[in-house]
Amino acid sequence: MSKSPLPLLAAVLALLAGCAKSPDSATPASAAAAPGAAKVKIGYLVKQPEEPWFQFEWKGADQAAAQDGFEVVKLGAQDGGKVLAAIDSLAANGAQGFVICTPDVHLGPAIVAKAKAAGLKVITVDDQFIGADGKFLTEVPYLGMSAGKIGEASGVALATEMKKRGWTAADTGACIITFEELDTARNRTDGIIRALTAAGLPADRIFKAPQKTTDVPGSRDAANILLTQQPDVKHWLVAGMNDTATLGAVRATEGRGFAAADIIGVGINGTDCIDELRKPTPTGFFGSVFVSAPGEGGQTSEMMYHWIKDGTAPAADTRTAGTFINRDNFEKVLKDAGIIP
Ligand code: FCA
Repeated sequence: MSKSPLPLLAAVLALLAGCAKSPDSATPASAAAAPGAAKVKIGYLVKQPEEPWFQFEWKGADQAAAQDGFEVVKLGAQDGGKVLAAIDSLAANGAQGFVICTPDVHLGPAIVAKAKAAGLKVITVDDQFIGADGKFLTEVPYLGMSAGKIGEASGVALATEMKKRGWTAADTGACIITFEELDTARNRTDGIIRALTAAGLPADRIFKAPQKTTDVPGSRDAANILLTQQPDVKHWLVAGMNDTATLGAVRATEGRGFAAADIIGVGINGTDCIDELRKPTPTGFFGSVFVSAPGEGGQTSEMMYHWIKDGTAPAADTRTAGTFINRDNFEKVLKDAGIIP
């Protein structure tokens, strides 16, 4: 069987084109025009680049970069291999540091070692590194949600709306989608449960449904198991560590024939529920605790920029706050935060 040499030729050409792209050719024109005053370059690595939350963090990073005149290289880091490859590539291309939301908090020590060897500074965002001793790696600056308080805000929103709808505890169940291996997630869902309990919902009406993966299918599967186990519940309160967790569980309730009026779903992030809240007919997804993803992206990028440029070490621990949004106010809140035009 004779094979045409063309595909091979094309591959070789592509390879040559790739090789010709030296790190310098990636330098923006303005930096190249001022030799000796090269722009500061930082990386911004995220565990789930498909999630709107992280795309809005990147947007905030880009805005900060444009304002202060530095460069951000945005990279998906869905597993350990990708993180390590990204650090190599950043170092080879002249970056001096990176911000990361790691795919696994236990990679912290390996990431720190690799970054040190490559001469790169590190800031963690959202998911804080855990050391070999099981404690937070506090020597790495961290910025993330005030997870407990934001969880409580979600629980208060659920309890308030439940009261408004006149549901009794006997008829109601709380489906809390959990991902307890991640501290920020556990702190949020613990906060939700704390607020529901404080509002008077008995502990035996609160059910945890652990998600295996932090995506819609993962939370839908977790909720489906719970819904099968609790066939007598008439109304469900639904929440989790982020919008995605709540969305998946709301989809599960729909799949089992619950009407939107019998579901109160509250998310966290406020970035991953925009299409849902815009649906002409309300679904069981009632609202979310909004936290500014562009704010987090911009703030961490600026911290890194000043650390590199001026030697100003970032604060060790910075926490961000949340605001409840629903169909009534989300367009305004998200517009003010620069999330939607
Ligand atoms: C975690 C979640 C994201 C977002 C972020 C602040 O990383 O996975 O959805 O909530 O915290």
